[in-house]
Amino acid sequence: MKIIFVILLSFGFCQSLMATDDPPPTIKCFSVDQDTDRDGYARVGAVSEVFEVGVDKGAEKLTCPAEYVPAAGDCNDHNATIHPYRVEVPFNGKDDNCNGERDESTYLYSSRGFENTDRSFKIKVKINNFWVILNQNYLYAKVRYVKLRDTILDETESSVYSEGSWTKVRVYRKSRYDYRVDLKVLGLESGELYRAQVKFARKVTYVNPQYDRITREVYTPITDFGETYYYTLTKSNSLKSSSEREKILLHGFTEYSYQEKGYIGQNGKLYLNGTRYYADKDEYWCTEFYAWLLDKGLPGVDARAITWIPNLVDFFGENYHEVSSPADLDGAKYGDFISMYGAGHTTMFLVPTRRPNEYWMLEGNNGNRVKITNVPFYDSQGDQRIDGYGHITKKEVLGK
Ligand SMILES: [Ca+2]
Ligand SMILES: [Ca+2]
Ligand SMILES: [Ca+2]
Repeated sequence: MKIIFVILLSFGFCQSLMATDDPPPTIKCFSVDQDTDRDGYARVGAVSEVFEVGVDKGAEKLTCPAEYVPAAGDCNDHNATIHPYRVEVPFNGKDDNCNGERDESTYLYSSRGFENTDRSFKIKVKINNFWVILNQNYLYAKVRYVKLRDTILDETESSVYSEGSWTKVRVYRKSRYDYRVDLKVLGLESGELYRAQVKFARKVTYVNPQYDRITREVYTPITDFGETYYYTLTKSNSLKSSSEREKILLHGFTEYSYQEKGYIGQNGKLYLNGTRYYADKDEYWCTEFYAWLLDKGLPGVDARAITWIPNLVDFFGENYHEVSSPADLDGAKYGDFISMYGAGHTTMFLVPTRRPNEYWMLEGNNGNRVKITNVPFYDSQGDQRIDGYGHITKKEVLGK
């Protein structure tokens, strides 16, 4: 929680429209002396300096000064192919993405989901660990999962998760280094956002030869996903606009998975900063991200024309409300629009968290990344952080 909060303070201001008494937005940068391998990520424990970036919309608001890099967390600062926001490379015995685990498996995402129904979804896992392949004849897996609304970001209580039982799984080969496992999660609630983790184990069966009887079955964990999660949602069978919202969210979670692989944002391999969402290079891109996702569920939204917050406020029209208390968000549903910090930043509403007055959000340009975060209504000083809310209704869906 603490880490996320610091990031929000440093990078929270996504666009102009700041109240004049607000402090200017800042960016945290690290001197290149702390980036030995020059991959754009300073080493773990590097010391940052804070720079003001001005409030006008335009170029160079996301860029650190010369001789500085915008990110840290490089767990191997002598190898430019290892840093956070990298794809975990299979079978090399290295922790390529600095998440503390070597050759951990990767969740695959699709903007259409994988057979998501109102009661179930399928998880596709790409195996990166040699031992999982080696044990495939004895391979079992189980899924821990939870409704996102039953969690908080720094969730440590395993009690809120449901845990399936160990199930025999089949490894299949997609291409030379691409081995996969599919798992289905059943018995879920409709119209809910879920996050899930997969665990693998090797099953060892002990037999008493005298009686030819199984005496003991032991599941030995093989590999672990650590703190990485798969996010998805079940179909809603009640709301007419549900399929639109579902498309928006499935696209959003897929973008989040691209971010985790380093394709978007600073050093973005395919999309520097928010250029994937029609933002210009080095431009703040929270609103562009929201508009781009909106267009995936509500075709006809002119995402290219929406370049800053007033465009989205206009788009929602009478369905945009100023927010003065948490009660103003009572009817909020995933996919809705949230503005923060006196319209200095925008996000997509997901669900409430288990903590009062705290919400899950899908954010573009949080520290120049796509992130899933939780946002308290009031900050630590008691000041309001959420101040505007746009609700997707039939008007937006049908254009009338
Ligand atoms: Ca580095
Ligand atoms: Ca790793
Ligand atoms: Ca690896």
